[in-house]
Amino acid sequence: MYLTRPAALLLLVALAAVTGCSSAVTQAPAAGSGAPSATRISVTLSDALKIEPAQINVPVGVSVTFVVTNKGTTNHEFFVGSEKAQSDHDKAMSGHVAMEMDEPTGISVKPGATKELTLTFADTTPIVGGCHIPGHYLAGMKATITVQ
Ligand SMILES: [Cu+2]
Repeated sequence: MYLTRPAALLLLVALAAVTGCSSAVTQAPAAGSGAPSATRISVTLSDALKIEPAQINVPVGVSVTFVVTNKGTTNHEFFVGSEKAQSDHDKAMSGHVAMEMDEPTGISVKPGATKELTLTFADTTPIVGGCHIPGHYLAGMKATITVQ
């Protein structure tokens, strides 16, 4: 990554403005560029079909890294987006039990594994974190993300 940090931040702001990103979530620039993100939040996925904590508060406009651990014995996801993005993604995932997804705003986490997802929330639109292994989201495998 050759961008200086201020340039990267400007780019992020520009991208958010250009895309009009309906989910209000943007992927942070270049993971691995060295600078640790300002906020790290530990999240746990379990076979009880729970995402914990179920209520997550994040700061607006700052890079946030979710450190997501799957404590279960089956695959789970942490997909971040609006309620609409969640239902769209749930439809896309239905019937794909073995499908593993890594998207700009979501990660699939294998049993026992820990993965990181770094995002920046551009405004205070309510956001949800959900698992879309078929049946899990409807069973309540979600967390409310409050941007403030
Ligand atoms: Cu799950």
